[in-house]
Amino acid sequence: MTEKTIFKRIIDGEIPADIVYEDEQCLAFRDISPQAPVHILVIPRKEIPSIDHLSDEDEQLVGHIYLVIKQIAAGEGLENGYRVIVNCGKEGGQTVDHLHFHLLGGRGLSWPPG
Ligand code: DGP
Repeated sequence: MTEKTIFKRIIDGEIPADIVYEDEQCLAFRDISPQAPVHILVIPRKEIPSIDHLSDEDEQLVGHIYLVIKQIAAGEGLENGYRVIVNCGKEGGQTVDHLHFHLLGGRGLSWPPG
């Protein structure tokens, strides 16, 4: 049995998080190390390690997460724009092996990313 990720522990209520949204499919909470005035992570309750592990059956789930992100962004007052980032794998900068969508906003964001 592999060890639970930190995000699975948040889903299971074992460690606290500043949760801003939840439903039967996903959970959203503020990043512990915010890179912008608004930095929220949206994660599926289902344990999917990364984009690379998505399967056809997850199609609806990923679409649902984007609609949730849109709703959260509106609630956070990000009418001037925002960015959604999903890091995948070592070179993609992924550090937690549970699929997560970064929602960043509240300041001008430069491009390209590092
Ligand atoms: P990534 O590098 O894409 O895997 O992003 C992981 C993010 O997770 C990173 O921005 C910091 C955040 N994070 C790590 N541990 C915790 C935690 O215990 N609580 C919260 N709220 N965020 C965390």
